[in-house]
Amino acid sequence: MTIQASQKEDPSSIWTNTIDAKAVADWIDTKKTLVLLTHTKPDGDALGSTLALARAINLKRGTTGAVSAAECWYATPMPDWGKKLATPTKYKLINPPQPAPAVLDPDGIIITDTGSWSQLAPFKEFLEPRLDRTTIIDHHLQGNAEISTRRLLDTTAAAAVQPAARVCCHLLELDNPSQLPIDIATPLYVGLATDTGWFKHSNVNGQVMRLAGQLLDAGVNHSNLFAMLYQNDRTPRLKLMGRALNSIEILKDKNAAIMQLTHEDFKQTKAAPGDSGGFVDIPQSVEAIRVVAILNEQHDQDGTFTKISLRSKPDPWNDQPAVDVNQVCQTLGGGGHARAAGAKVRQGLEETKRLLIEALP
Ligand SMILES: [Mn+2]
Repeated sequence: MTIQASQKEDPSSIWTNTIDAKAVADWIDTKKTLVLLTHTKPDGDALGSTLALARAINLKRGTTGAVSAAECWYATPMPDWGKKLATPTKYKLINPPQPAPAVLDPDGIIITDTGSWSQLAPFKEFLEPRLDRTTIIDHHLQGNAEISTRRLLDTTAAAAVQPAARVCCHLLELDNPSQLPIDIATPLYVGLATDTGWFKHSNVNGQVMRLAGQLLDAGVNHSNLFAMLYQNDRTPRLKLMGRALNSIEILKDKNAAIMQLTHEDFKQTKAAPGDSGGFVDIPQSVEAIRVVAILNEQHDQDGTFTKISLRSKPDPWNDQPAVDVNQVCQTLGGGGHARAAGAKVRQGLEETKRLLIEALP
């Protein structure tokens, strides 16, 4: 008999890998019904890893649709493309703070792409009495080990779909991911591509590219996926962008660019309030511009107000730090971060712009 480790040194109480992909597949095989959970606001990796596993389980059992052996639960908001990606797999949407309805009492629970209570808050009430039947598949460096002693952790992986792909292959007894059915290969590719910024972040390595290649061999249509995920704006947003760019004013002495949008701009282009998101980043592509502001005039029951969004960037050539836009916004009654901040000013566009220019260093 080996010497027993003290409670404190119990390896299962530390956030480390405790199980391999084959053992996870074997554990899944002993469960009649399974629920797959992931972090709130599921992204491509969260959706991809849960959907691929649910589909592999259902394929093996010959269960799909209303009588699925495995189903996914997501805590909103979920991206629009996520709903399309998930169809026709059975999934449930939970709107926090509404807790997960424990209408189903599954034999097994799989959590992917997280192992942190903070990211599983809407499921906590459901999970807590069922931790003994929970398995985690993740790639994050930190997590709450007490959630499960069964943890397939690959902290060298760029995405949770990498260990999830290995489990899928074991479940379906395939030699490698190029043999996976297309409806399983596709969500795996989505997870791999989105967690690597479509294969340009520093977490890309040979393993990532090899899996990507195998998933392409399985028939994944990568250009369709790119269009579905990144080319899905509505035309009003493009028209609004045109108006924002057309309004640019360059303040040479402050290395700043100011854009503005009126209530009329939104009305005439039929754009929604959220449609201007990200516009403030566009002028930063100009080398000399270090501060960008977008002003958005709106009305409510108290009258006119203007929302300001500010971004700044350093001068990399002359080692000059970025303007502290948090400080700028604080003088206008707002705040935020050093390089991204905002304020809401109870003034019209012109007066707000004057105040902003005055506040810029
Ligand atoms: Mn991930």
